[in-house]
Amino acid sequence: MPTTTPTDQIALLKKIVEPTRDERALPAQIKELERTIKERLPEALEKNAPPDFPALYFDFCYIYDKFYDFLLFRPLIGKTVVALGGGFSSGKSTFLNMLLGGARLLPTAVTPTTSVPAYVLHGTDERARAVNLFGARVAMQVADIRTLSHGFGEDDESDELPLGHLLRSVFVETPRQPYARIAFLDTPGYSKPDSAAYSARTDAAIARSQLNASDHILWCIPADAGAISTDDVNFLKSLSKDIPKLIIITKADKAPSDEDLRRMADGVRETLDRHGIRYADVLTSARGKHAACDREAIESYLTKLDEGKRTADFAYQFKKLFTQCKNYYDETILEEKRRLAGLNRALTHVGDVPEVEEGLAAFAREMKEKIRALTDTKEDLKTLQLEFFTELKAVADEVRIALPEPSEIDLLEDRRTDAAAVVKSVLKKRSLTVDSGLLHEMQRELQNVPLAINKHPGGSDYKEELLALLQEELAADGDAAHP
Ligand SMILES: Nc1nc2c(ncn2[C@@H]2O[C@H](COP(=O)(O)OP(=O)(O)OP(=O)(O)O)[C@@H](O)[C@H]2O)c(=O)[nH]1
Ligand SMILES: [Mg+2]
Repeated sequence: MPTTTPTDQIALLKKIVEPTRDERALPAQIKELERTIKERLPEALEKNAPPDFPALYFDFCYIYDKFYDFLLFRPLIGKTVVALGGGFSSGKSTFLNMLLGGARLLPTAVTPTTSVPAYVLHGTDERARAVNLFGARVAMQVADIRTLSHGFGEDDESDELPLGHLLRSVFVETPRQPYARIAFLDTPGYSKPDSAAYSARTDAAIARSQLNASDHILWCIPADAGAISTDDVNFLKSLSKDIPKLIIITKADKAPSDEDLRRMADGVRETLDRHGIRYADVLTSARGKHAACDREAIESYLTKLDEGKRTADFAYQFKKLFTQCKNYYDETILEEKRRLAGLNRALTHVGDVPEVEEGLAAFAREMKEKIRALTDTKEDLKTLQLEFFTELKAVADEVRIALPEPSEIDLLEDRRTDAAAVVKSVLKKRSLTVDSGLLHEMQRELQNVPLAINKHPGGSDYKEELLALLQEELAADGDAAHP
């Protein structure tokens, strides 16, 4: 039975390929902001960019894409974005449908199905909208979401041609989504370029940026796999450490027995601990009723998340690129200065060998030049950071997305370092082992311990903060000793 007629499909296609975005619906300063992101930032860092700049910039652009989603679809403002991640067919869309009370709102199938990231929010009426590749808004019916995945060819013998590839994001509001302050984000499963399931949309790098731009991640692993795959481990390792992750073993009904399911969950915990991947918990889920599943625990986890304070915001996410570049410049400049000091010391010992002295002096000049260039780029980046956050704030203010003042950006606390991970890496370095349950327990305990120093280790900011802390501590001790 065809769900849509060819005429319906053509009508939907027409809407989807509308090439002009409605500038009137967008804040006035958006063009300047986009110029800063797309032109000025890469230009400023053309020379002397940190080696990981491409990856940082890729993520940065994705965070802008998310910000743009918020501009075009305002109900997202103030919501915590909880993204579903995992390999293709790992049960992400089915899991989300289950949270919607078993509705078949999102398309599911054994082949790669989700072709466009879809936000699912609570709303009083059910409705859907989308943003196309040109950044234009597209009005849609909820039923169209299915056509986006299967597109043309669903009902005849030809291959399916998904239409979702022509869209950037889909937004669905439904009363069936019970969490008023959460926006779920269903994403296409990731796959590697050499796999049969690969397409631009399933590209692992894109999936990574998409997940890194979210506030929370629910990672799906199918129970029939029996264990977490190496690809999943590597993928999870590459995600931002400061985004909380809940692991869900989906398709629990496919586990040979309840005992096997529990064993698999323990195995997943053990593997994640071994690789230093932080996670809130490993819970199990199935499409239908399944006695051994952690359905209640999942619901109470989400309820807590729904009621809790929002953890991340755009300012923090955008700031990551600037902070990481600054850390790189601080460290490299310090290192170069150390090398230069060593070279200058060597020069004083050369004595009367003019050729050697000349060579070393030329080398020292080169180093000085490099330090100057790095310092200039660092300063340029600082100016650009202020300009970027000023433009971003002007745009955000117009639509009431809360952002701190640009001058306060530097004061924004960096996300906490994972104390348990630090302990783990020390244990590893010294070839010591400790029970993984104990480590997990420690991770929970340490979650609420206030940070003494919250700066990148080794940088000049770190040094300053460490010095201030020591002075304070020593002064306090001194006072106690000599009242
Ligand atoms: N038995 C069983 N099958 C399930 C369950 N959840 C999902 N499936 C099946 O697994 C297949 C993939 O499910 P999807 O929900 O489409 O998976 P997905 O992760 O959204 O896949 P992509 O969007 O392609 O990345 C479908 O055929 C589902 O019917 C479950 O709990 N039990
Ligand atoms: Mg899906």
